[in-house]
This record gives sequence, structure tokens and C-alpha cells, in this order.
Amino acid sequence: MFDLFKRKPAAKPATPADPTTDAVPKVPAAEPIVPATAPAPEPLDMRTVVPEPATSASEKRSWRERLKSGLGLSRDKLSGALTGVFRRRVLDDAALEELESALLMADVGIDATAHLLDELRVRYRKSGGNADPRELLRSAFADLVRTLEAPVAIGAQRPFVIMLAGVNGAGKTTSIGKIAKWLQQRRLSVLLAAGDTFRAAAREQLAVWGERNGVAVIQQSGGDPAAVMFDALGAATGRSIDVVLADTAGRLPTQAHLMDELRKIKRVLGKAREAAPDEVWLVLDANTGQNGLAQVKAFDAAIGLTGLILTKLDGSAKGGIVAAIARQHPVPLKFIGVGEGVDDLRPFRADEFVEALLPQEEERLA
Ligand SMILES: Nc1nc2c(ncn2[C@@H]2O[C@H](COP(=O)(O)OP(=O)(O)OP(=O)(O)O)[C@@H](O)[C@H]2O)c(=O)[nH]1
Ligand SMILES: [Mg+2]
Repeated sequence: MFDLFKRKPAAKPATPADPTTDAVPKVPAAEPIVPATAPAPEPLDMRTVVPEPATSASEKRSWRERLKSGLGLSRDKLSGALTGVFRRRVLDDAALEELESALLMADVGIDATAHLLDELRVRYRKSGGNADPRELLRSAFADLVRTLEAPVAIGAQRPFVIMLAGVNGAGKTTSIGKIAKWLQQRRLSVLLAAGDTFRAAAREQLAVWGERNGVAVIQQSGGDPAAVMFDALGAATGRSIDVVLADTAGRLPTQAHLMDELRKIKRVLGKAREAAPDEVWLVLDANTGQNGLAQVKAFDAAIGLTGLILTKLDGSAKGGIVAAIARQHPVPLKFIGVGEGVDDLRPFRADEFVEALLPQEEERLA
């Protein structure tokens, strides 16, 4: 179905003398990127949900197991603090107090904690005082974080451009490597744009991922990251690539000049292909906990986020941050990462997540 939307290989688009200026590059009329005979493009808001390849039951189980072990620290912190509540099975004031401190400790945040406690009170009352607090918490938590669930969709535009940003060391480059493989497994061709031009090591790191997956990497030593992006989109168009993953250098939202550079990268992508980038994702390290929320707000204000990737859940007890984001600054959570392996990054599914974070009693005791 993706072939329907592919552009025919076109001549490499003309590159302006200085692609990093804001001059709009001109495509010669004689060499249109989309030939006149090409099928009419689908409306821009048409979204194509990336299909799941046939996965064996054992593969599914293995992801659930990795997710479960990845969320172990967060689960121990949350469930450990709640054993008394769960054992007594009564939601009285003392239980609500215990719940409050457990949720705050697990980085759920003040706002989401208050919301969850309200929900628990209402649901408990509705049940006539019969409901199990553990089940109530599971369902209220799942309902809250489900609001962040959104399928990864590759629209009709080619090349479809996903730009990634985030603070230093959040996991951008490794996530790109993992997502490249994930997309290839779904029969989408991928090209990587090495927008981190500052460090040779950063380019090499992306090149290694490219090599591992047999994916082209467009890079430049030094120079302007926006120029790399422009070249990458030209190359992707010429090669009929489905998806360009654009890596950027890590930066703090307080570094105004670097945030300006990010805006410029985004602008230049839009000049290389109309309305690009199609997605702008922030990569968040789960260890940053509540500070991650500040990052979401700042990057969203600067470049308009369409998605999040939450990495390193395996090394952190702060999985509750997902609830805080859902409550305070919701942005679709596209992928979650629970390890350094290539298969340790998968789309976020609320039910799976809650199952791993707050398992049912029988499973926990198993
Ligand atoms: N345990 C664990 N480690 C991860 C995960 N995701 C990334 N990492 C590790 O985090 C480290 C930093 O990852 P990078 O991908 O280089 O981070 P980056 O955001 O590209 O860093 P800069 O480009 O320097 O800003 C690497 O050692 C990764 O292997 C994860 O989900 N779990
Ligand atoms: Mg990097």
C-alpha cells in the first residue's frame, strides 16, 4: 500500500548556493519532483498507520517480559510502597495518604496524583466500597496514560520526515537506529540525516547504526546542520526513500542560540520538502523525572512537538512520569525504551505499560 504513494525516482532537486539561508530552493519546471502523470496525492491529513508485521507469540511474550523487567525499578517503588493498601483492600483515608506518597515518589507529579486520587475516591464510592484498590488504581492509571497512546503513522508524503530533538545523551541517536530497524521490518525504506555536525563521534555513531541496518546516512563534517538536512531530503527524494529520520545534536532548552538552530533546521526541512517535517519528536530520558516535563514544555514551545520517545525506563524508577505528562502537557508517546538492544524500543501501549508497572496480584506473586 505504501507503493501507491511513492514518488517516481526524480532527478536530484536543485540545491541553492547556500541551502542554510532562508532562500526557497527553486526546482526547475522541466524536472518536476512529482511527474504530471503521478497519481494525485492523498489529502495531507490522511494517515497511514504502520502495520504490525506478523509477530510470533513468543516474540510478543519476549517484549512483554523485557518491558516487565525494564519497568522493574518503577514497579518496585510503586507497589513496594503500596503493599499495605493492597493487602487491606480498603480505601480509607490512611490508604489514600499512602497512595498519595507512593505516587509522588514514583514521579507521577502533584497534578496527576490529585487526579488519580479523585478518580479512586469516585470509583470506590460507586462500587459501594467493594472494589479492590489495586484494580481501581490500575484502571484509573491506564485510563489516564491511554490518552497518550497514538499509533505510529507514516503519512502519504514522501520522503516522510521525522525530526528528533532532545537534551544531551537522552537517547536520540540510538533511538533512531532502533526505529530505522523497526520501520524496515515494516517494509519502509529509511535514510538517516546526521544533523549533529559538531562531534565526529556523533556522526560515526549514526554511521554505525546505518551500516548495521544497511541504511544510507547523509552527513557532513562540521558545517551547518540545516544544510545536512537539506541534502538528506534531496538524496531521499532521488532514491525514493519512504522515511527520513533526522538526528540533531543534544541541547538544553535554556541554550537560546541552540534552540534557534533547531527552529532553523525545521524551517529548512520545510524548504526542502513542502510542509516537512511531518513529525517532530522529543526524546526524553526517563531518569530526568519531573524535569522531563519542563523539557516537553520548552521543546514544544520552540519547535511544536508531535510526539515523544521515553528512553531508559529500565534504569529508572520514574515510570510515573508518563502520568504526569498525560495530565500536564500531553503529547503522544510514540515509543518507549527499556534497554540498549535494537529491539528494546517499541510503540507505547497503555495496557501493556500498566500491566508491567502495576501487575495484577496473581501475576505479581507468581
Ligand atoms: N539502558 C538504556 N540505555 C539507553 C536507552 N536508550 C539509549 N540508551 C543509552 O544512552 C546512551 C546515550 O544515547 P545516545 O543515543 O547517544 O543519546 P543522544 O541523545 O544521541 O546523545 P547526544 O547526541 O550526545 O545528545 C547510550 O549509551 C545508549 O545506549 C534505553 O532505553 N535504556
Ligand atoms: Mg546523538
